Amino acid sequence: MNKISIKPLAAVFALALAGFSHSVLAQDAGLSVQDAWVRATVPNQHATGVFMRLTSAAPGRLVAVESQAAKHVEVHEMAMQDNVMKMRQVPGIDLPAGQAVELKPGGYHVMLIDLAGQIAPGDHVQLTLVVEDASRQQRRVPVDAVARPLNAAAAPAAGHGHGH
Ligand SMILES: [Cu+2]
Repeated sequence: MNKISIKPLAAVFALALAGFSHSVLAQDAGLSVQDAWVRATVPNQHATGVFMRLTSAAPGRLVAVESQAAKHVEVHEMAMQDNVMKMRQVPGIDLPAGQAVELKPGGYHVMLIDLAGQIAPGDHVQLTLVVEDASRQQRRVPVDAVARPLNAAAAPAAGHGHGH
């Protein structure tokens, strides 16, 4: 499935720059962030998810996400547990070299908890990804996520409730 990972890194970058530049929302020397979006909310909804595709040139790890849009920002994953889709906080997400990692409904996502306000479709939410490399050096990568309607793609499950 991931043919790209066996290509030299230079080729991966050339490809990313040539083919997908229109959808690259953030890119530094080592990390490309594509299709970053946040699910819009209804009034009084206190949490929502942010999704994107991350490709790190070198082995790395997403260890934290920051945003002014919410009081708490957590990295979550959803997984089947006793036939029920459940989500839980994870300490980070590994980013293998040259391999796209999807944060998507039903899988990994960034959770915004205690939102500063309602997020309407088309709104932009600024986030900062904190990425650690193999030598534990941290880099901060800004990301601009655009809000998509509530019903965009597969809903991150009806049971996406929070005990926070
Ligand atoms: Cu979540």
